[in-house]
Amino acid sequence: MKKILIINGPNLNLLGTREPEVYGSQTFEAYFELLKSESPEMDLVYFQSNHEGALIDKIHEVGFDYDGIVLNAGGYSHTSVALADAISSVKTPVVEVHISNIHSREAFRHHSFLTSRCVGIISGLGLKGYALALGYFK
Ligand code: CA2
Repeated sequence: MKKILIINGPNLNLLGTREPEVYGSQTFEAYFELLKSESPEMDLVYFQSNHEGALIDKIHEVGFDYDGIVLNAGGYSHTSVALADAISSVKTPVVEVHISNIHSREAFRHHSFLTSRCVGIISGLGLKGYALALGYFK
């Protein structure tokens, strides 16, 4: 059974509570239940943190054991060389996901330090982006 970790970064614990016009109205916990029911052949694990170092520690922890990582690093995508280096330092392939289309938003969101270190990126397809990213690992 393939083991996949979904990581959400800062502020994504607020999904479903604020800015529903940008990020939808579902909590990630509820969506994660749906993901698990849609992918019974996969062992899915979820981790969320608002702390850059905790995200890096988690990538190091699983990055030689798991079959894939689906990563929405939130705002750190646009700022964090350290997170980019963590992705490069592990064996497990990472798919970058953004709920919103980062290219149709402010200019500072157009660049992600993570994209070149990931196998691919899905942006702008809402929460469905996570399901599509999982599909890559199937
Ligand atoms: O579209 C995405 O998934 C983002 O990674 C979300 C980040 C943003 O900084 C990126 O540019 C794009 C922000 C996450 C904030 O999440 C919230 C969720 C609900 C309510 C308020 C914030």
